[in-house]
Amino acid sequence: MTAHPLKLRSLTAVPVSIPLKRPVGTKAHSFRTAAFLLLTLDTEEGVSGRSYAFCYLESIARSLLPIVADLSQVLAGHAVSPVELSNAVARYFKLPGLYGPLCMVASSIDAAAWDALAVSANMPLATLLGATVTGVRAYNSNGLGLMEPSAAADEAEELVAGGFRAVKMRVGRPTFAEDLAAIRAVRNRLADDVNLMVDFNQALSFSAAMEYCPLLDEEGVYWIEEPIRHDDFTHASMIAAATRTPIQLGENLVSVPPLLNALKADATDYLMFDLDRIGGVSGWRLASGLALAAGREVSSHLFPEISAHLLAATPTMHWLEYLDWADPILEEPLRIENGMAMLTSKPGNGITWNADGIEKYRLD
Ligand code: SMN
Ligand code: MG
Repeated sequence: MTAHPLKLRSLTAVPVSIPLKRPVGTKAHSFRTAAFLLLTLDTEEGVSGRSYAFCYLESIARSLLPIVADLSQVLAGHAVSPVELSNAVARYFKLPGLYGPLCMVASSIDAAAWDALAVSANMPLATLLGATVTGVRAYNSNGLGLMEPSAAADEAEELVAGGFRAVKMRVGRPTFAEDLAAIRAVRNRLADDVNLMVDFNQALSFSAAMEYCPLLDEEGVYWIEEPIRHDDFTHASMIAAATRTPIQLGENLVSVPPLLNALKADATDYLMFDLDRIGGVSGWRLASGLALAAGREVSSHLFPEISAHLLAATPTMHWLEYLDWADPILEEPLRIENGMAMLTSKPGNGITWNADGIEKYRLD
C-alpha cells in the first residue's frame, strides 16, 4: 500500500445561481440568489471528491471556470494528499496572492481532496477527522435581512418553527434607532430561551460601534457580529472591552496568520471560520488549534454541509450557521432535527450532486 493511494486526474467546475427562498439584505449587498461554483475532483482510481465555493456574485462564479481548468492541468497526476496539494496550489497563486476568489478556489480544492480521501476510506469526513459527535447545534440564518420590524418578527417566528433554538438577523440600517426597533420586534416575538445573534456586516464606524454595541447589552442579544471593518483588530478589541455581549468575528479571516493577529489583539470573544477563506478543511484544522489555545469557541460561516463535519471535530465547537441555499443542487441536503444538524454514516462530506438541480440552475 502506498501512503497516498489516490492521484488527481482532473478538476471540473459548474457555476450555478440558486434563487433564495428568503432573500438576505445586508448593508453591502442584497442576496436574491446564491452563486456557487460546484467543484468535482476526479481521481485516477475512480473516487471523486466534491465541494462548492460561495462566490457572492454570479460574475465571480463564472470567472473562476478558466482558473479551475488551468489548475486541472497543473495538478493532474498529483497525489490527493490535501496538505501537499494545498501547498502546490498556494505556490501556484503565490504572486497573484491567495485572496478573494483565488482563495475560494484553493480552499474548495482542499475540501474536495479531503472528501475524496474520506470516501476512499469509507468514512464520513467527521469520522476521518477523529470526531464521534453526530449532531451539531445549529442556528437558522436563512433570511432575516434588513427588513421592517414586523416583517422581521414574522420571519423570525417562521425560522424557529422547525425546532431551532437560535436565529441570526442582519443589522446596519441607516439609523441605529431602526436597527433597535427591528431587534426589539424580533426579540419580543421569540421565546426567551431562543438565542438571537445580530450581524452588522462591518456597517459601523468605530465611534458608532463604541456607542451602539454597549446599548445592545440591554436587548437580549447573544452575539454581535462584525460591527466594524473586519481587519481592524485594534478597534475591535476596544469595542469588545466596552461591551458585555460577546463580539463575534472571523468570516473574513483569510488563512491562519490573521487569526493569530486577531487573538493577540484580543479582538473578539467568539470566532467563526469560513471554509473558503480559512483554507479549506486543512486550514480549519490548523485554525481550530489556535482557537483552542486561546480559549475561543468556534462557529461556522456558510457551507453548513462540510462545516458540520468540521465543527464535530473542533474542540471548542459552538454553533453551525444553517442555510438551505445549496439544497436544490444536492442529492441529500443536510438534515436538521430539533435544531441539530445531523451527520450521517455516508462516506465523505455528504455532498453528491443532484443532476436535475444543476441543469436547472447552471449559469453557463
Ligand atoms: C452573510 C454572509 C454571506 C451572505 C450574506 C450574509 C453574513 C453571515 O455575513 O454571517 O451569514
Ligand atoms: Mg456575518
